[in-house]
Amino acid sequence: MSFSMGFYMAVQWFPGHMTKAKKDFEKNLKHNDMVIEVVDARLPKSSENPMLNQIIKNRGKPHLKLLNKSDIADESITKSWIKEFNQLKDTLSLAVSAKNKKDRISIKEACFSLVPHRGTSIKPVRAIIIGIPNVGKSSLINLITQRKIAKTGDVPAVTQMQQRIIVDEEFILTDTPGLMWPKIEDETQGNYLAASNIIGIKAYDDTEAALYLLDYLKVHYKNLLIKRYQISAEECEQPSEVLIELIAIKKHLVVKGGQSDLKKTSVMILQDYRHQKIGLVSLEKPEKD
Ligand SMILES: Nc1nc2c(ncn2[C@@H]2O[C@H](COP(=O)(O)OP(=O)(O)OP(=O)(O)O)[C@@H](O)[C@H]2O)c(=O)[nH]1
Ligand SMILES: [Mg+2]
Repeated sequence: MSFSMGFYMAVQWFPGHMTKAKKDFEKNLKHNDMVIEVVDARLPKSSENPMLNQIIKNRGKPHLKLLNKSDIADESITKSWIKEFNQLKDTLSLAVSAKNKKDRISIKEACFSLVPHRGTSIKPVRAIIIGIPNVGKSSLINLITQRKIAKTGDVPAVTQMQQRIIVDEEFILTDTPGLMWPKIEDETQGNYLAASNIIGIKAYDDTEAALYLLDYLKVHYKNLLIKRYQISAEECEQPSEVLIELIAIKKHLVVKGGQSDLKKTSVMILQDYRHQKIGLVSLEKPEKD
């Protein structure tokens, strides 16, 4: 994307506690029988952590991949992702929601099926939950244990330390802090992560993230955008830099002198996406689709 407005900021976020969290994870992996990787169902590829997946691969541990927040993603796209991920060797993939009580049983059953030699009081299944920030790792722990045992919150990096949780005598879970990797190579990916509230607020530019979001939505969810912002089909086809100005005007978000308030408009668009005001949308489709 080229920006006529002349700003550009690479999205990078690897706060200090994550270096320790990575070391702790590597150390603790050997004491676990399997890994539960949590990604965001709205962007299952971009919310994978390549650094973590490399570690899991090297250790050859059974791998359950949960596409969480499926309640707020585009259902048919989530289905295609699950199909694609389940073709991968050594990975079992499920679409889940920490808000859906029924998923508690399916997650537990999937874990037990991956580690058939364990699952007794003498040899409990020990699973470590990993993933990038704010994808719902701690919420899933609370779902599985049916207790508010892990702290959760809608900002990235709520969990800062590992926590070992005994679900019952046959099942032990470890919650871990959300982990990024040192360099996000792809600008689109960085901005999708930022739009999805996975990146610390100081590490990205709201307007840039909103423009990337509009770029995608106007192609794949044109009707939802038209409805939300009362714009015409022709307006929706304008470049995102123009479209965002039109949305600002529609929403009366102007600064002194009558110019559109880009910052406010960007934050509004990001919040609308985060709170499903635009609709249930996914930002990535499997390549084959
Ligand atoms: N709609 C929806 N929201 C969810 C789901 N799971 C988690 N959330 C929300 O997402 C936010 C983050 O959840 P957490 O469980 O704290 O995420 P985390 O992965 O533990 O985050 P860190 O500890 O920061 O790495 C909270 O506001 C949750 O209520 C889900 O399946 N659906
Ligand atoms: Mg957490």
